[in-house]
Amino acid sequence: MRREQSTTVPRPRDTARSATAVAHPNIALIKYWGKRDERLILPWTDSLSMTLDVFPTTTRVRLDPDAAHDAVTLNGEPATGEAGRRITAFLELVRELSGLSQRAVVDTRNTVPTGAGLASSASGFAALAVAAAAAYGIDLDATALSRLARRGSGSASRSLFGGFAVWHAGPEGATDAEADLGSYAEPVPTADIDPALVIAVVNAGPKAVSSREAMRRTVDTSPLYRPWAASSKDDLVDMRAALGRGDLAAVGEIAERNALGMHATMLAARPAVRYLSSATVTVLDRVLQLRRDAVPAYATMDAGPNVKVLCHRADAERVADAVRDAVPDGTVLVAGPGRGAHLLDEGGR
Ligand code: 2P0
Repeated sequence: MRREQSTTVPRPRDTARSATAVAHPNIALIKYWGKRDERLILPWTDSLSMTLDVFPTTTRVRLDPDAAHDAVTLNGEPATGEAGRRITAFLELVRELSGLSQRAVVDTRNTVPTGAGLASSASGFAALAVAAAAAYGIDLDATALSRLARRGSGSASRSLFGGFAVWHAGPEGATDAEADLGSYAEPVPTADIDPALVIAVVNAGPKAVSSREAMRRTVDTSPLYRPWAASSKDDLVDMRAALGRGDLAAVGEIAERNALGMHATMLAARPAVRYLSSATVTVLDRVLQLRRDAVPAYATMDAGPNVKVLCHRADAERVADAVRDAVPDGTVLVAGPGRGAHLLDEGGR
C-alpha cells in the first residue's frame, strides 16, 4: 500500500540523488600491513603509494526511497558474501554521516581482477566513498573523503589522491574520535622522477588467504612483525627524502626492502602466509639481472604473487621485455602515475 502511494506522489528532488565516481588502484612503496584497530581500520604504520593510471573502478550510487535494502552489483552480478557485507556496512556509515536513511542502488565495475593482490579494494572503496558522499549530499573535502574511504578498506584512503600519497597511521592511544581524525591520506611532494610501474601479472585468480586475514595473523603471531613495523618508520623517512630529491634508484631500493620485509613478516606468521610463487621469484631474478645490466629497476609485491617493477618510464619497455617470458601467460603492462578519485560529472579534484 505504502509503495503504491509513494509512486503517485511526486517526490522531492533530493530523494532521487545519484552520483558516479572513478578511482584508480594504488601500489604501496611503503606498505600498509597490520591494523591496530579493526573496526576503525587504523594501521600500525604510515604507508606511501603511487596511484596508477590503469584499472579504473567506476561506481554509481543512486538513492532509492522505496527500497528496504541496498542493492549492490559488482561487474554486473549481485554482490554476495563478504564483498556485499562490506559495501552495505560502508553505506551504513555514509547514512549515519548524512542523516538520511534511504537505501542505495550501487553499480560498481572493476577493470582489475578482483581480489588478486592488484588493489581492487583500494579503487573500489575510493570510488564508492566519492560517489556515496555525493549521492547522500555530504560535503567532504579530499582529506575527509580519504578518512571515509579508509573505513571501507585501508589502502583506499590513498587512492583519493593522484601521484604519490602518504596515509598517516594517526595518533596511538587517542580516543576513537581523535584516532579517526588523525588517520588520513595526503599528497606527497616529489621531484619529477618520471616513474613507471611494470606490472607482471603472475596469477590473476583470487588469493587463498584474504589480506585482511593475513595481516591479522601476521600481527598476532609473527615474531618479525614488530621489527618490520619499526624499520618501516625509518623507510618512510628515507622514502620521503628520496622522492623529494627525485632519486629513483633510492626510491626503488627502499620500496623493495620494505616489501621484502613485509613478506618476511608473513612467512614467519603461524601458520605462514606465502603469497609469492616460483614465478614471482623468477621475476625477482630478472629484476636483479636488469640492475646488473645498469637498468634501475626495483620490485614490490602485495598480497599476491604479482610483481610490480618500478623504473623510469624510458626503461619501461625494456623492463617489460625482461620479465615477460617469466610470466606464465605473458601478461605484463606498464602503468604510470594516475589521477585521484573524482566524480565523473565534476571533473578532477
Ligand atoms: C598496501 N596491502 O599498502 C598493502 C600491502 C596489501 C599489501 O593495503 O583490510 O585491502 O581492507 O584495510 O587495504 C591490502 O589491504 O586491507 C593492502 P583492509 P586492504 O597496499
